[in-house]
Amino acid sequence: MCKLKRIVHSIVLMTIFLSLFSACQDEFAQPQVLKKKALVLGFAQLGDESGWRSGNTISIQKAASDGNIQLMFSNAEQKQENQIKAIRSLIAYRVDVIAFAPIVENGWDNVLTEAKQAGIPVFLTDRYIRTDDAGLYACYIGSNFQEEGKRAARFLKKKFADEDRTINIVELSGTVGASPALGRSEGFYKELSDDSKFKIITSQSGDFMRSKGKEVMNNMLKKYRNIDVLYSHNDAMTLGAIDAIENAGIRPGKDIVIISIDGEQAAIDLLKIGKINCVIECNPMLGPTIVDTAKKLVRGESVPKNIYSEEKVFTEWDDLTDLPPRGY
Ligand code: GYE
Repeated sequence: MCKLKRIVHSIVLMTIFLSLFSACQDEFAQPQVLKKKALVLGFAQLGDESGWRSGNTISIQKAASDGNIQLMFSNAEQKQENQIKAIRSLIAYRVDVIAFAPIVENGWDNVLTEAKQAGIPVFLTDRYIRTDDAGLYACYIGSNFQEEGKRAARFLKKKFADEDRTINIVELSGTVGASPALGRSEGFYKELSDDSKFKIITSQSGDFMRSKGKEVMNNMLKKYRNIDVLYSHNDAMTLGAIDAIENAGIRPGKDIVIISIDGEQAAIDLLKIGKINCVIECNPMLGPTIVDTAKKLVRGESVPKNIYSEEKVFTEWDDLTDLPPRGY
């Protein structure tokens, strides 16, 4: 009995020793850097409504894996309440930093205050928010939507420079209350306001989606016989609108001048064959800047409040034969 006790005792001691030894070995064998926890970035994406959005998501996922950070990604399927819930889960999970693409401008103060109280830095990507407290977010990374609208208007002024008649414009706008929809309208109207020949006969939302773009354009074509220009806030809606225009026996790019925003490959291809007249670039490849900014914020470094992408305008007057594939 006593002998058995001694054997058990030595086995226990041996086990403790071995586990301590292997723990020490780990301590010595593993370089400090490998033991450090990877930075966790929580990203609340707004949905998957367009080719632009898919390109944006892929860019973020790739940059996170290239940058060795852990990404907690969610898709709100076009609903603000889903996005707010996703941000709340990221706060509960205590991620190191949160980024999100706000589907609309208003309604973020409460959840951002919760993140601030939890000490988690938050930054905006792709779209802006409206708030009285700019201290609720660290920075914005994305495009200047007013400028995109102005660029669209400048193309029109040039295109119709020699014409003296009224130019009737229909506007297919993006998601109601979303900053790209608001900015693209505002910039466009402002830039056209000094020339009274341009008349916006209607503006309707196609929610940045191809199917809705087609549906809204169909209705516009039934109601208005005299459309000279389609100004569309994104390529997805433009592609749908072109289906509707062609189904009605009208020639896109000839009978109706078309301006689109984003610069997806599909839109550039239609520009090359004359079915679109102008494409204003909006760059979705924000991943590398997002990851870089996340790292800086976690290190406590300061970042510029607005980080805008550099973007181009492609028109029917440009030689686009050497334009590299767009990647979205
Ligand atoms: O233009 C559109 C997308 O927020 C800038 O959203 C983005 C817009 C983009 O669905 O295609």
